[in-house]
Amino acid sequence: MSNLTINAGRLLGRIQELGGIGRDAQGRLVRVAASDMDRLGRDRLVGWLREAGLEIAVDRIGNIFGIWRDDANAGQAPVMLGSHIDTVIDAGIYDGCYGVLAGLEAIESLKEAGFAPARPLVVAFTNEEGVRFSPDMMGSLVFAGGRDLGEALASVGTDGTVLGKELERIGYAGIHEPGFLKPHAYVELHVEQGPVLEREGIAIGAVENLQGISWQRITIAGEANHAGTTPMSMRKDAGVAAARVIGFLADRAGASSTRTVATVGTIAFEPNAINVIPSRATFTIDLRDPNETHLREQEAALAAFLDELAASVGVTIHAESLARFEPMTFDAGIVSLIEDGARAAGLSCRRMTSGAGHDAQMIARIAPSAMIFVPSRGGISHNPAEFTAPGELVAGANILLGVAARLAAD
Ligand code: HGY
Ligand code: MN
Ligand code: MN
Repeated sequence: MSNLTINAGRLLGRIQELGGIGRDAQGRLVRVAASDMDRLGRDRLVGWLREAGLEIAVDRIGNIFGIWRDDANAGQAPVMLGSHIDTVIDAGIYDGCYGVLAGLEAIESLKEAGFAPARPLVVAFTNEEGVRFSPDMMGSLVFAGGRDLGEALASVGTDGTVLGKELERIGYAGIHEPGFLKPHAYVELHVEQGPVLEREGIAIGAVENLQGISWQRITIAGEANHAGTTPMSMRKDAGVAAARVIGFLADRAGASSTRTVATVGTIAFEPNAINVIPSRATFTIDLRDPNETHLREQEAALAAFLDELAASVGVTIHAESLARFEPMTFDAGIVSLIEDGARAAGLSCRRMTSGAGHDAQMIARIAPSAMIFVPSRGGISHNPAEFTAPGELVAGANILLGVAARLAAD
């Protein structure tokens, strides 16, 4: 199997085709989890899984599985390959989709080569971005037993919808209990979404760990008043308070000697009128650091700042945790398989940390897991300019194929 390669045209064609599914009137890719656009992508993926002759299974949180098993190996724990096909808003076409389609491609290439896996191979997962229903990686988190299924299905989206109802509405409220398959191992191929591989001219990232993530929703309640008649000293301005929090986070993360990153990606004012002092500001904070101690220090510093700010501006501030995942380390054995595969293929490779969250960090709770990265042009992602060259995509998929064959061989 060592000289087996994927069908590059089939993989690249599917990435482009899936990338064209779920676009809004402005042409933005918006296949947000459990939406009508997401259903279109799911339906297309299920079509490809069927064409590949795989057994289709959908679990109750909407994860989609394409299972390749036969009588000889049906009782064996599967090697699971995958990622997600739900996207952020105005997304690129590679984030998640590349890993799912490369996983399917690896299975089809192995089948066509007459490979008889000792373990069934599975392509899995959707519902990862957390943009509509937090937390992110929800589908794999529930699958790994890290979140109660009922609680997840009851989660309310940013648009007021309920996840369980949305999954029913789009026809992906499956029958299988999350965790119905116990993976022997999990490998996720993903674009790096950062600048490291491109900057260093390296083809393959063997991802050995992934940073901690802290998501919070902050609600600041002040007092609406007239923008023209209210002296500055008499204001309880929720907008000013929110601006100070954003400044605090940027300054603190920017100045820190650690690798903390901080982002306020959403914000809304009420009543949101040009001549009314905002009575309420609601926004989200995404804090991350590879070191748990540092991440806790950042969270504590933020909490102290919010207390002081509430007193100084005369507002009340409420913080609600939306997601909290500690940093985690991937399986050293699989990381070595990835490095061996890159070396055998004559590809440069380096170990690295993932800045983004991935399904692999959830499956690592229940099975040996690791990730393979390929370069992102300009380090750009969560942006329609996201791009990885076809040769780099094919190289990564061939490494995935080799690692999957090794893991499924015994
Ligand atoms: O948030 C993340 O890092 C991932 O894109 N869900
Ligand atoms: Mn992703
Ligand atoms: Mn993403």
